Amino acid sequence: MTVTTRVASAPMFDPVHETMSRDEIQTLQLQRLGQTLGHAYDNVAHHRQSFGARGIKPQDIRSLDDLRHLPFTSKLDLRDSYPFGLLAVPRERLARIHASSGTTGKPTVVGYTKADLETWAALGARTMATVGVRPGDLVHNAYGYGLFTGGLGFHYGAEHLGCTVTPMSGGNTEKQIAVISDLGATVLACTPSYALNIAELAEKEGIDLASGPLRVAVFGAEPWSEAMRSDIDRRLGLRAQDTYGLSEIMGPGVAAECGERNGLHGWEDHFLFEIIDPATLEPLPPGEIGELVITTLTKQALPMVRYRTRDITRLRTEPCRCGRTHVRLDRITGRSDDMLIIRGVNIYPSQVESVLLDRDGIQPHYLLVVSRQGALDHLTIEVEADPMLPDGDYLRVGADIRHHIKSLIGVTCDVVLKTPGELPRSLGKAVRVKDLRKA
Ligand code: DLL
Repeated sequence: MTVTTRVASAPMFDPVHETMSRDEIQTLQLQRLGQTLGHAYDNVAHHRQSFGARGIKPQDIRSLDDLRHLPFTSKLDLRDSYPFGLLAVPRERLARIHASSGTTGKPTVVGYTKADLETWAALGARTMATVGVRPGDLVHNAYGYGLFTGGLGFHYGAEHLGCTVTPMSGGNTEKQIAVISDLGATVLACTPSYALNIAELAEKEGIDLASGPLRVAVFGAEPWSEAMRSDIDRRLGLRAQDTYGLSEIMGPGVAAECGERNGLHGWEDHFLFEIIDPATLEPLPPGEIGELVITTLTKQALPMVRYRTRDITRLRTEPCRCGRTHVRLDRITGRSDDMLIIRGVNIYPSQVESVLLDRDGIQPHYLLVVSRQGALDHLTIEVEADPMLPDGDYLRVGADIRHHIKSLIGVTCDVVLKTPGELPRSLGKAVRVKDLRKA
């Protein structure tokens, strides 16, 4: 049976699982949850201890609702057990290791058995098909290859779907552009900020990627805004689609946006999604915004129990017009640890981005500089001027942005217009915040 999505018109990769009824999904989840908890408890001392501290045994979890009684796992637990302490299989059974660098301390090491890699490839294929990639597409993969999960994760996903993959990895943007146009790539896989970098350089070199065969961009790995989407859609002549994932859970391929562009379907046959209030740690009902918590249901090497992602979103369970029945995650607005509190106002860099991209006279390259002025935090937005903007207009444009940030986000800030090319360009995940308070 081939079911087609209404908008992107790419067939589902796994229609049987992607369209299960809610009852079927929940029955499968409960059964797999039991297996995962037993596996984690029997084979990982950390989980045994943290269950024990709450007086819980895996068999006490009899319904999905009981999940709330289980302890959380955090990035700190992975760091404390660095490198292999949370593995539920002997190291020798790992077929591959990845790591996420993070900004402080030791990296987080994650491992996969052969079966885990097969699951990942299948979910990668499902994810790519969901965003509109088809078998036979030529996928230019500019996600970083190496310890980062983006490159190899999408590589095997694309191969599994039946695509041709160019394993470019990140960097050397000039060469990327030549390869995209010489080989006739139809799909671009990279971070949205790096796609912007590609678009900018191509325009500078007079290479018109927008009229070429590029059709879909498989984005993810960092927050980005609707305004950024329209900009990239237009400049590269494709449909930019969002995907979500994280190393601790698997890598890319945990959730994907369908052609409806109305949230990302989280693959519930492999993961259990919850939203908690990060202050009280209590689960929140569907529709409420909070921190995403994920429990893996099929992972062998590194089963995760209620992993606190720190990512802020909400879950929606109403049916999607694409026909997929899996829960939808709203676009991730940011991580709880990226949130800035400027004079009491909570803001995420992606909110600032939305305002910036709606203004004239600037380019979508920006940096938020947070400093301390006396007892108060102060925000300075550095943003690049459009090359066509006359020097004499810099102050006026800066004041216009300042006004809109104040009226739309409610925060007072300084805006400094930089000359074109002055801010560093992204080669992978963009750095959007420079926090001088920590210096
Ligand atoms: O970034 C995995 C990935 C690669 C996802 C390629 C999608 C595409 P990590 O390096 O472990 O793994 O970083 C995970 O990145 O907790 C989020 O904060 C952020 N993130 C990932 N996808 C999105 C997204 C990969 N679509 C962390 N929107 C996550 C916003 C995202 N943030």
